[in-house]
Amino acid sequence: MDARYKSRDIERRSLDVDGLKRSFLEWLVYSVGKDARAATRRDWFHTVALAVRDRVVDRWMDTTRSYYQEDAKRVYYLSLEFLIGRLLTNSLSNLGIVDECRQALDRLGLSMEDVVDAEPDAALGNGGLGRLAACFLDSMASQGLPGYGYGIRYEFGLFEQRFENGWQVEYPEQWLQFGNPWEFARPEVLYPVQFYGRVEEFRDSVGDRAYRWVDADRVLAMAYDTPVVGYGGDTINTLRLWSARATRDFNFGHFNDGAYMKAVEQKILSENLSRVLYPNDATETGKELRLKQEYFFTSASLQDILRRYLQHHTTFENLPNKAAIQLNDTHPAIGIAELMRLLVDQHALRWDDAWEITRATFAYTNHTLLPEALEAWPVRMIERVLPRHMQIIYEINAKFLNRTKARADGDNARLSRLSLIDERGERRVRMGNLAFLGSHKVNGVSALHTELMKQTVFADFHEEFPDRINNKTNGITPRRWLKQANPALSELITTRIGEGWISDLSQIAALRDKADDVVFREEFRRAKRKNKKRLAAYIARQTGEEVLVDSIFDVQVKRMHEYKRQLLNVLHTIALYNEMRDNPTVSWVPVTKVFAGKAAPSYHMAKLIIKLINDVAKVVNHDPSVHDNLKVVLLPNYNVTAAEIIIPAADLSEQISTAGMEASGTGNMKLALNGALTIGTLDGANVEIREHVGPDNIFIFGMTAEEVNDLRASGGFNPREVIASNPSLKRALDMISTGAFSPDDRNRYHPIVQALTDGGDHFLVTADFADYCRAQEAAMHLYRDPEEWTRKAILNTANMGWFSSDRTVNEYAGEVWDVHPVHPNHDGEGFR
Ligand code: Z16
Repeated sequence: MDARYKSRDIERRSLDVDGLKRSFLEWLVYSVGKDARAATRRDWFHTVALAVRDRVVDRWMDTTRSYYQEDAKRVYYLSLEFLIGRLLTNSLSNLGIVDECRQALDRLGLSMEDVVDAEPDAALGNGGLGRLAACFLDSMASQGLPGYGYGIRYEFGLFEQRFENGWQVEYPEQWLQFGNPWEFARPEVLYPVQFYGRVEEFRDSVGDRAYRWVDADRVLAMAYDTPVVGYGGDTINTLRLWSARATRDFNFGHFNDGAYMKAVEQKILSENLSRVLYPNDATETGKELRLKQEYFFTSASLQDILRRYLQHHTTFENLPNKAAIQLNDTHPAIGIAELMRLLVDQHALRWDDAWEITRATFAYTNHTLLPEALEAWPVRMIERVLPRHMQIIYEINAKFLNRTKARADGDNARLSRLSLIDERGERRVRMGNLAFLGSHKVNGVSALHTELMKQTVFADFHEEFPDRINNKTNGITPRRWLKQANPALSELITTRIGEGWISDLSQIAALRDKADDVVFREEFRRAKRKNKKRLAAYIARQTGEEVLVDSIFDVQVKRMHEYKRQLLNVLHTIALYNEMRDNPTVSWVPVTKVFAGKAAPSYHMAKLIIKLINDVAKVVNHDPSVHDNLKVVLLPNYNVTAAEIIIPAADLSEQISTAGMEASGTGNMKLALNGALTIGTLDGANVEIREHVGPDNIFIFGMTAEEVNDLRASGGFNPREVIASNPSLKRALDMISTGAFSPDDRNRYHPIVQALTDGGDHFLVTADFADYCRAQEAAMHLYRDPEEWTRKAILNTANMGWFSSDRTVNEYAGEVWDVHPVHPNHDGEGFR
């Protein structure tokens, strides 16, 4: 059907207060189906979201139409995770109608905060990698770049964390329970995805060997689209998430009642594919369902990308000029074999042509060097689940190994390191090697991480392809992480330097001068204090604990992981507690230690660390002898929304991973941008943060990545000796091991003490302890001088402009994707 009209025939929704108010009432009554008197907070949230979504749709269609009409090169960001958080404030803010909406609600006697708080978090990610994807979506739309996100519409996002008796307990996160007003279901955008079965060889029309994948199970991928509103509302991009739907194919062969019910059961089970996000951050579990999720969304996305390309083209040689596909980690790396399969098996391209197109289209981002996080699927599993892909991987591998130098030199060790197949023990496919080989560009996420990639996991590949590895230091969107999360500070900034910083964060450098202005410092402190009050109220609500607003808010918020060394922070907390008890007459700087973060449900050590923090909090917070000078809180269920409250209130930002282990970090950037001083190691992007904020405005401590490497190469160290020579460390550890924090179970923390002593202290907690305490003392000392502290805090905010994800995305656009901004035509002339 082809209706004839111009888009200007559609009445565009008004953005003023009256229009919004009218729209709210219409949506409430006619779509939510409630009377204003009966409407709950959630009803109002749905009402407002649907009315706001109206204001996005026409611009969204304009954007999509402009991309189509210009046949623009698009970038496709394939990611198993998008950690989006709430969207209401984000949409309003990017459309520029926050105040209008507040007033419209006001006229209805409603509070904007109440409405905003009724929105659940879209937590379709674990941590940094997923949040980075969400920041990139915001930045691509805000830069006018034709960028699409592709992922999975998990029915259950990252689990909800509660503490029961101090232990982490996981509950399902049912974010879709009451419906999702932001998404548009596209039941007609449906692609088949196959699993299992076998491969049949046959002769094609010209007598060449060809293959088809037969007798496979089929699942359908159905699209749900969420508009991604760019800043200013000019560009509205698309996040397309796939949901698994059963097919209607039936085995009519044995059609009787029993077989019918059995077949339907199978159909129901096939929809489990998109049920739940795997809760692992930087560790892979190797579960078959996870491999199927990876292939499911990758295959559907590639089919969709090729369909879009074929609207304008009849051959594939131009695919790399029209599509850039970015692999967010190796999770979608099976896409390299899948694109080869689609091109060779379904579109009859010659292998070498298909390979050239594939390599020119894909690029791969690596996010970790941790060996336990590098995906390596058992060959036996891929053979069974994706038999044709296993053949293709073998073929890619054989062709590659045949022409490497290593073969010529007879260097078999090197050859086996370059192989896509790890032959040591159970044979496995190294997804990192596949991603590297199938991409024209491979990047790390900070300068240090990229250097280490070249020296370690990809050393052989780097030698083979010296131009392929490049660095793209991560960034964060200033819209969510400063403008929206920190209205107090962002309004202050705007009154002083204008609002240009919101879309060009480099302009925030204009605040540098203001660091020496006493009036500005006072106002900067006032903004921070307001945020600290907000956090204190949140802490009281969440934990029942009262904290001093004038204490140092010392914040460590991130996933719980041994390499991130929450334990180092806990040991310092205990040492400080002891010092305060020993010296009750000293006038201490009050300190509030704020922790938050989830542990992977199967990561026992991380869960034990959670229990330890809660146990330490119980003892410290109720000990009158420290006179409220020290409080410890572990906030439950850290997510994007909690981060938006915690981060603007932080004084001190804990970025204390073992050097060489944190690929980049992005929380470090959010905290520094919001005026927290960093206490950190020279790891990940901390190195670059130091360069930007200046060494005087950051507390760096601990071993460098090189020193860590040398120490490990020389056989490690003896933590027992380090502990024996440091009385405060020894005392803190003794307290943990003798049950000072666990009188009900004195052996509870044996595994932790063991890991830090006889276990060899793999993460060098004891080795860095003394220098960490020195840096902590320097921070506490500085905090006594509010003017100096504030001056440095301002310099942090002023010098963080480079860490905008706009900068990151522009670097990708120029150096990896070759995509350019498109300016959508909003004049209403376009044909629909
Ligand atoms: C993840 O969040 C990260 C790496 C990884 O292999 C898997 C997941 Cl789910 C993180 C890194 O740990 C962090 O350093 C980095 O800042 C972030 O990815 C984004 O690059």
